[in-house]
Amino acid sequence: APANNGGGNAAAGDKKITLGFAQVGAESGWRTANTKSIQDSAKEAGYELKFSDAQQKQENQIKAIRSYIQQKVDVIAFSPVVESGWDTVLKEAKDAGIPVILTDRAVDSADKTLYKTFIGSDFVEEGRKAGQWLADKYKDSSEDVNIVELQGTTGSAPANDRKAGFEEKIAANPKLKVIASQTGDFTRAKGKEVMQAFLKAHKDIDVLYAHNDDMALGAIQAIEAAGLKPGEDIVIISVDAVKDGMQAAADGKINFIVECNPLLGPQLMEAVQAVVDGKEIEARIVTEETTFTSEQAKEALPSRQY
Ligand code: GYE
Repeated sequence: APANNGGGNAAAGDKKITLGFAQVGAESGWRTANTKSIQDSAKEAGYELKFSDAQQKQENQIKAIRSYIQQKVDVIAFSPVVESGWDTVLKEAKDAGIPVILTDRAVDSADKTLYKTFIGSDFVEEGRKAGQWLADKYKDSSEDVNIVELQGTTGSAPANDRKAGFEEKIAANPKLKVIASQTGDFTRAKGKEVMQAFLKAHKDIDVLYAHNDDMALGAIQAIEAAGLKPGEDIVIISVDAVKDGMQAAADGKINFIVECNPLLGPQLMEAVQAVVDGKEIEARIVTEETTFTSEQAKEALPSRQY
């Protein structure tokens, strides 16, 4: 193999590290920022990056991982579109001696030796932050608060966990009622479509909880088209805090955003280097995150990177 003259970190013996990354897709603003972070930091680290986009389909990701195994990359990293069904392909990578790193989303495999580490957010905690804000806002309500929920991709870790964390926090107040909950697949188009259906079926929606900004932004279009004011007639909570979401919050259309940090590239490249060097690595690396009200979004917006 040629010597690494790129000025980045090289593995022992000066061989350039090859990283195969199987991405979920390009479903949201969060994903776009995540992809850019991974590509930029791989370049910065001097690694050769093989990158694939699975268009939100597990079968495509499995195919990509198998092709990385065949190409004998040094490390495979991926963001699993759904939680289950990974054991076989992860076992194939292990048998081939290729270490795997999970980023962003978790798998539910019982065998923890199938991957080196999982780098990403605590999605249950994100759901809890959303639920806690709502529980506080309506703590003295004497009337029912009707909530509709736009879930992320069915079977994905962020959809499962953001739902669970939210439910945990609103359970204490029986006035808080989820009257409808459906997937919007983390996309704007689906968020709009499902919100339209919710508005048709329910005349008395008080709150929308969307598992990401893009679905909330799609839903806002549906709410406005129905002659209602997002943020006033319907209180909106979402997750991510990407630029467009933060702008909607600053405009008062989203009332509360829970941050989910997509800039996982630098941490991933560090982990790749450690794995290649045979160093010990933490089994779980959690991303630090905050929350934003409309006021806080207005302040933070000018310095937002994504
Ligand atoms: O919140 C959403 C994206 O897995 C954390 O996927 C990620 C989620 C993110 O489509 O916008």
